[in-house]
Amino acid sequence: LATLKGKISALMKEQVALKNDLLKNHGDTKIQDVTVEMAINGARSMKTMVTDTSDLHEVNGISYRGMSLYEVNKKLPKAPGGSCALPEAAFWLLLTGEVPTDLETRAFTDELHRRSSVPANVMATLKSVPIETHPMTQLSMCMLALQKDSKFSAAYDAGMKKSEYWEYALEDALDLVAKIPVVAAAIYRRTFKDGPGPAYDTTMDWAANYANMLGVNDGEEFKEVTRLYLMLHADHEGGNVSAHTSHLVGSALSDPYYAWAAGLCGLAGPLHGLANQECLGWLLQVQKDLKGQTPTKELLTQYAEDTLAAGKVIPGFGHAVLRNTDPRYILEREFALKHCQNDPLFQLVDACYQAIPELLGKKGKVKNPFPNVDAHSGQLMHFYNLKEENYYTVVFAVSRAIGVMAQTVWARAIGLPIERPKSVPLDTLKKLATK
Ligand code: CMX
Repeated sequence: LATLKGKISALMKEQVALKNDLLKNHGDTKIQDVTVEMAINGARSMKTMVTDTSDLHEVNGISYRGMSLYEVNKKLPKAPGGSCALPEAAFWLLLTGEVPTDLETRAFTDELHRRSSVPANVMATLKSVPIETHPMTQLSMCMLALQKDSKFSAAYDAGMKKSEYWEYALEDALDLVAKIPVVAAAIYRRTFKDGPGPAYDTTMDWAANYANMLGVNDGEEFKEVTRLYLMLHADHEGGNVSAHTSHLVGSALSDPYYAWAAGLCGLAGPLHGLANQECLGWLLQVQKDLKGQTPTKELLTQYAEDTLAAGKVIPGFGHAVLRNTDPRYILEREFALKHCQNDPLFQLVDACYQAIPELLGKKGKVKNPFPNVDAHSGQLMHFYNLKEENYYTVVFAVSRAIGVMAQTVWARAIGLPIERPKSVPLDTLKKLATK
């Protein structure tokens, strides 16, 4: 922990100096024009936030501290014998800006193990929720139940100094990331299985342990695909719904548990995190409707035409920012080609990849006809026996906790203020636009 704090503290000095310089010497400099379209259409592409952990490029996809996901997957420490980067190593990278050594990663995994025990009140809260409750609702409620023990809130009440905010935010961030797999596995087991699964195992890395606790597959490949999935989904800049929600809530100095509980409610939306659930649902429906026919480009083009004609979107395709195939999709595809290319569902995903971008491209309306990560993730989970698609957004949430927590620590570290954009009535917008 001391090494981690030392690294954050050193980088913090540079970043705070940079922030102060920007405010002092360039505070009035114009970086973009705000158009009527931006104001109406969800502030799309308006540069109005600061997030240092990751940056989303419309063609190259997400980078973690300047490293593409391909580089991250190559350069970050792996599990013994594994080829996918460890997500906790990505957490370290996002927090410190540095690739951790194997030794640092092992120590960090142990730090998370030490923080992993979930208080009884959280499990009692979970028990009181009807099992038909959506797993994302259960997860968000559990994050709020954990809030009782927020070190940030306790320190705030005890009068902590502004300069200490980040340290207590870090305490909560580490606790939250350590505990969320335990809570998420408990949600899975109570909702879809008969009872508790395999116990927490401190000999495993963070992702392998989560995979193991789900109790659906004890093979090494499932642990490896879980590492890949949790690394790939860890962060996606600050403007997406769940990160932005968490940032906004955190900007009121609500602690990291409040922030992530709120962010999860956004992640549960079908246009955001829930898309992977919807995507697998759509794929399984296509598979059923094809009645055993081999999925070809022609068949899929026709099927997708019908989906569009019914006024529905094709889940897993398009993106608010990306204008290319999502690198996360490519990395999952590479994994699938290596480990499960004969899976009938993979062949369907592959046929979609051949057919849908061309079809959506021809329609002209969709700004990005290419697949996003959700078009693939479900197939991988399904293949390794995690079949309940209602649960998929929870896996996403376990992963994204990493990025959002890193962002929260940094928001406090560089002292970002309460967020308060200006809204205007449509009439005012009309006056502004025509004056
Ligand atoms: N299928 C059909 N139509 C689509 C489409 C798709 N996959 N993607 C976009 N469109 C439509 C939009 O609905 C919009 O139509 P209207 O003008 O009639 O409203 C038009 O194309 C233009 O939309 P856009 O600017 O290209 O896309 P947006 O930025 O508005 O929306 C997204 C982005 C992701 C919500 C949208 O592409 C979509 O609904 N995709 C399917 C759901 C999905 O895969 N979501 C996961 C996103 C990943 C994430 O955020 O985690």
